[in-house]
Amino acid sequence: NGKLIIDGREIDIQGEKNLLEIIRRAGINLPTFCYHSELSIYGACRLCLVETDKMGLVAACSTPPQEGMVIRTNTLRTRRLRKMVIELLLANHERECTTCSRSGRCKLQLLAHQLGVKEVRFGKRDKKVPLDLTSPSIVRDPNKCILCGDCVRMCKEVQGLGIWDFAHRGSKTVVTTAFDKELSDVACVNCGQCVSVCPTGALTVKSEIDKVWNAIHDPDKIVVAQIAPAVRVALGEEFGLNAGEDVTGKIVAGLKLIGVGRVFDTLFTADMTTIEEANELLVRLEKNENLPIFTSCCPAWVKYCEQFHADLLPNVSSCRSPQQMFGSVVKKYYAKKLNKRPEDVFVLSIMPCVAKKFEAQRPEFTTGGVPDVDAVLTTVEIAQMFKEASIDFTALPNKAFDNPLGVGSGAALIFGASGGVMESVVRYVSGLTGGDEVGRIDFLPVRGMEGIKKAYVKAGGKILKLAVVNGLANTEKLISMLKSGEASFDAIEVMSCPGGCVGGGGQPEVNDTVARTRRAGEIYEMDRVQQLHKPQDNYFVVKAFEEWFGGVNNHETHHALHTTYVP
Ligand code: HC1
Ligand code: SF4
Repeated sequence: NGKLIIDGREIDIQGEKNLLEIIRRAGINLPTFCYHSELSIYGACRLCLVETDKMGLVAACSTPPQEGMVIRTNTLRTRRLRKMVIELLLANHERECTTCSRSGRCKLQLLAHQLGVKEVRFGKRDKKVPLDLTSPSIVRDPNKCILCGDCVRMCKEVQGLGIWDFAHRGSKTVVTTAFDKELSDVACVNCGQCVSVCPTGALTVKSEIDKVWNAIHDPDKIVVAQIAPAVRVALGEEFGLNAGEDVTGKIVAGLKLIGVGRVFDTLFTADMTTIEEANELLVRLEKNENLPIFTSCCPAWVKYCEQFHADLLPNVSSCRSPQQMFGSVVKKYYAKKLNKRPEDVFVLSIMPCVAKKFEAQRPEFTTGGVPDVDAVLTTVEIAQMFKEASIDFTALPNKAFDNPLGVGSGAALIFGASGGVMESVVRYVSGLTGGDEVGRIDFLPVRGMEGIKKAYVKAGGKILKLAVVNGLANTEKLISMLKSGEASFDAIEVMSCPGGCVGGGGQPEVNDTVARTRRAGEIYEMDRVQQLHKPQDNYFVVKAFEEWFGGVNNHETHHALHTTYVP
């Protein structure tokens, strides 16, 4: 592969496609706005300019390495140019940094500080454009866009949607939707992946923090929280811990400290989801109808299917997502136990996901006219609440979930990683049909970060063909294979975010393959040491099915735990 010289040091080329990767490996963390290892190369921000002997000044991200090349990263010229780029961006940027919701995590702010930009010599942005507040999940502030195009490429390349694009020319260039429509009026599925890559406050998560504080401080309300699988292995990152560190007990403790009345686990209703969905699959297999079944826990996928593949809606499982099953059982059953009306029990979801905000607001998910889930906070938002309450998170003791809705099996925990829902269904079905000799079922072919995974499993004397997909561009590929007859399956798990919920749009700042892999790794490790392995091992869930519904997959469960799709 050869060698090259970076700032006087000889460095091996290890198969990298561009200079930037080698320079960063050599310990020089060149700044960039528009470079993401998982997106195509755009080369527009010019922050990674370096001087080379052979080609002069080049953008490191878009220059392939050459044997013997001499590179200098830190010259008078490159330093001056980098500062100039930041200054020019700042000149055209709404600089209300102290109150911006991205403050402290904005890359522009950070780099201005890091590169020593002390003044902006150019004119100020003249008029302020209105914010787009129409989406339930995402806020767009065009005044803060620096035209890096990260959102454009994310939405197009990973999600296959292309909601964002450049419009107009020269100094009038903006990133906007088609015909400049409001976000609620385009096909955005609320996955928040664009927010994940936006370096500034141009795209942010719609905050519900104030609503939650109000509920906590309302003496007539009790706040009942649920924590999604993927939150517990990521939240620590907001407090300097490594990606993948399990902080479940600290989250419970923190929530109690800020005044949340009951802290439960989404795992409880994830076990319910598996049981309902697996039974639905068994019925469909028996009748040979509406196959393949598609999972329905990802609200971004459900919206995608409604918009682009309405003909497949009969195939989508009628199960509500674990988040919505939780809201429903709390408002319909648990509220009674507390002697409260549904409107006095405030259900708070803590999710890695931005689309869950949209899901919670869907009109079909209500009890007695009030929403089943009152507010959804992302991993980052709940960390923000802990910060507002001055909680020393890493020093918190570990607390256990409240009961009975605080118990979940390992099969429910793995929902948080791509393939987890399918593996959970396999565990349940094998447990049903395998008799006593069935021990632990670790179904490895559906694990991992690959975009499309295929697997076979023997269940009930049949061979089931399974597929697991993450990312909507991959999903579209799989659907075309299905529709063209090139492939056929019995069951398909779809998660819109790369790697599944561990890579959700509401997860902490660094949300790349490395972070996602670490988070998923810890989820499987926690599952490995968990005694309750299959959903049917969860005694509390089995008991709840009997007490509340008198069985599984029946009229009662359909009322509380299922939904219908209107094409
Ligand atoms: Fe998910 Fe799910 S796994 S959708 O990815 O089915 O958000 O974590 O909570 O509802 O359980 C998200 C995660 C989450 C639901 C479950
Ligand atoms: Fe939300 Fe998970 Fe779907 Fe991403 S994959 S949009 S985090 S439910």
